[in-house]
Amino acid sequence: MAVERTLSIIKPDATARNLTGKINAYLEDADLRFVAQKRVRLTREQAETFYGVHKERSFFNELVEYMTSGPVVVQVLEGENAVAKNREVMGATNPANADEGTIRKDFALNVQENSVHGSDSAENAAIEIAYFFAGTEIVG
Ligand code: DAT
Ligand code: MG
Repeated sequence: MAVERTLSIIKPDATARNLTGKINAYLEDADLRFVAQKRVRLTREQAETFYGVHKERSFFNELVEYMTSGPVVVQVLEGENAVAKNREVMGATNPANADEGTIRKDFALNVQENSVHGSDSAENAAIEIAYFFAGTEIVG
């Protein structure tokens, strides 16, 4: 299994509840390492572009409103099989369906305010990482 990188975002519902450190502990406990991390407030344009794949979905406008409603923490995680491992630690999109011990099971409020984002493939991880970070900001 190769060492990979993936993009993670701690979403506004989690930053509002001061959960950044607790969520980061779940990620580190899964042997994911933070090789870049910054706290930002997304613009509407950034959120629309980032979630562009969902633009035809009924929840798109709400999603963009929500993602711009407060600060987020964008992170690059590195580790063995990092994309799949992060998705596993995150849990299902809807916390009602998330497994015990996952971030979303333990912290998410509902399907929208679900505390974290994680890239869903190595290809998308590369695109998402480049969207938020310059190469010089990532220190392995
Ligand atoms: P994930 O974040 O697990 O990759 P996704 O890519 O399907 O899930 O959707 C992106 C985000 O959009 C998700 O984290 C929350 C929101 N979302 C998805 N399905 C939704 C729904 N049925 N109602 C409201 N928001 C939804
Ligand atoms: Mg997704």
